[in-house]
Amino acid sequence: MRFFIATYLFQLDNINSGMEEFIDGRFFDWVDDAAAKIKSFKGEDITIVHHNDADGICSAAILSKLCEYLGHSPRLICIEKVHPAIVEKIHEKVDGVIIYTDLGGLAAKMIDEINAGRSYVFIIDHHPAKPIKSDHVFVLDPELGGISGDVFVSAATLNYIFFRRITEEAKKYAYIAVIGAVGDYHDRSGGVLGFDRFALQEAIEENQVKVKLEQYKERYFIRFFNEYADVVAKYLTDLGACGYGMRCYRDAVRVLFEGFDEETLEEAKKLDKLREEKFHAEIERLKANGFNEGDYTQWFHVEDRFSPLGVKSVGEFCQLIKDMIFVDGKKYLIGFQNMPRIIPDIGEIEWNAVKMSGRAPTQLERLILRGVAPGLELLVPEASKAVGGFADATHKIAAACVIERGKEEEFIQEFEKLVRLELKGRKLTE
Ligand SMILES: [Mn+2]
Repeated sequence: MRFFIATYLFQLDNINSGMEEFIDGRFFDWVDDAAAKIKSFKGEDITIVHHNDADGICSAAILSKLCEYLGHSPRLICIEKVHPAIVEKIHEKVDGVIIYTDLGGLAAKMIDEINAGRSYVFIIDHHPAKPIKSDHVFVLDPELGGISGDVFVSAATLNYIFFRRITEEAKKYAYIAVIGAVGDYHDRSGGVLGFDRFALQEAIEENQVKVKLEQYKERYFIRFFNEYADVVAKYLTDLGACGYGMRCYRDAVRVLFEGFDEETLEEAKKLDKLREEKFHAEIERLKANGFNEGDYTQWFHVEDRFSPLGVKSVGEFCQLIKDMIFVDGKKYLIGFQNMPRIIPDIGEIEWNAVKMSGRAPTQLERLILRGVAPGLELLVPEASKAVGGFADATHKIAAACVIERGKEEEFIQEFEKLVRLELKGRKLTE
């Protein structure tokens, strides 16, 4: 373990030389290009549109400090999903510079079309992205340089590197990048890797974080919170995701600089309990009624039963149950949840939308990672496109999209068709 850490520290010890040697140098050209652009916007309004999970909240926190450093006071808009109806509302309301973070990588083209040259848009994301040629929309995403954003860099870390490339000031906030990375489970292989490790290393040097080895895993103790990163990340997600409808994400961004006050901590715990109750009830329901079954999928619809929790809940729920005894380990697990019509920071959206979350149980995950079964990063965007939906956050073993209500079964059929095509009739066996 020691050797493992030392190797990484050696490689990542200097952002200005060490890192460039072992990754595609173009990545830093992009960072520098984006940094130069953002620095050149004087006196413009800046709006940060961010995701509502721990990584998205940490991203918003780091970016807002960067904006402050550049002399702007940014406006924050927290959204659960990227969708044309939401993007339209945002671009109708605000001008100047709009930064999307921890989401939007795949939506650059759609955003560019809706934006129609009005604002300068940065998309700082670590999910799979499509490159775009535009004078107004710029995508900063390690996936475009062949670096996995799922494994080596969280959105919070990416924003940290962006900030860090502009000024050493950024180092003050290295601990926030660590929380974001852990929030996205980038420590799942035993510790954070790659760029996330670089941020961790800086946080250690700044005396913000201590690494503790616990059995087969590292845990990162955040001095500022007097608490471990995984625990802090969980509170942030409680506030941002469970408390989305109540705008608790505002508190979540605030606590990253001010710490938890009793009231906010209580709120987070209360939301956590509410989620636990809702999830428990849903597990009982699924155990009693079972899933809807396809050849390769098992799916369910929670309708509005998780309300007032945000629509991230259905993804968390899938994550929670994916390896439970009543779930088939070889089938893709898919959950649907109705999207509310009110987006707190934006207002009412004219839509009938459903959030889809897909997860791979561990058994299937192994097949996907070995390339035996197709990953969700391929299946979900394709199936959602086929029914006119929008995929934004897609990884190999976890992905989400938004489709129109009533198109759920059609989505499943498309999904099944795609798996069948990929497997060419083979069964999923190890
Ligand atoms: Mn993320």
